[in-house]
Amino acid sequence: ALSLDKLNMCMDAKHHKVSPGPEGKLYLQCAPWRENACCKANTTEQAHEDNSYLYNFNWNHCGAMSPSCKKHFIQDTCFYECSPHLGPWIQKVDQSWRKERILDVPLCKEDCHEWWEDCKNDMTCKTDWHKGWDWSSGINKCPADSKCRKWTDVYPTAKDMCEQIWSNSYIYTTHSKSSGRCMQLWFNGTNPNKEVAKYYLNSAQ
Ligand code: FOL
Repeated sequence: ALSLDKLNMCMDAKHHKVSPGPEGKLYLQCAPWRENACCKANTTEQAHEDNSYLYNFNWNHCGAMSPSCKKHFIQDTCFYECSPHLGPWIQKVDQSWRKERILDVPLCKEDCHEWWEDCKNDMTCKTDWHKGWDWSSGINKCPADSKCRKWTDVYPTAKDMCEQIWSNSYIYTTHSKSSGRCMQLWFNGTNPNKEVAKYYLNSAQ
């Protein structure tokens, strides 16, 4: 039956399960989602690989991405693929590779700032990593018209990075992780994001 539980659902995207549920074991950084997840175990193993089959996405498009930066992209992948509490921000889209996306998920400031701080000595050639790559080799490379630049030239602030990198999947907030008013990429134990989704669902943003 068609059930629409916005507090416990999976988006209709490339690798998501139809509905959330327990997953025994999830790999390393994705383990916090194992009690209730939209991802399968093999998706979480792939989330830790370079050029994985998930999107053939090449983190190292401007030289090797630093491990400290990459861990945040792995965490973002776990969050994107596994979160069962994104209902208030799921939107229909007309894209070849997914039918739904997330838009304007309010991100906790610490998670955004630590991500940007840890990437700030890396390089990239694009602000929006969702589109405009050269895929002719099978993995994304910088298109001819875009040179590798310092991270901080491409994204002057943490807010710029968090909002622009995945075409507004996230919205920057000044809420901290303890507030219950923002979504956390990094957590241990019980998923704190259900209560946050409940708050935003009720305040019908
Ligand atoms: N993380 C978060 N938080 N939100 C997301 O939406 C998200 N999406 C991905 C990974 N992590 C995410 C998926 N990333 C292409 C590029 C990146 C990607 C998926 C697909 C890609 O094929 N881009 C083509 C255009 C494809 C199209 O829109 O038809 C390109 O032109 O580069």
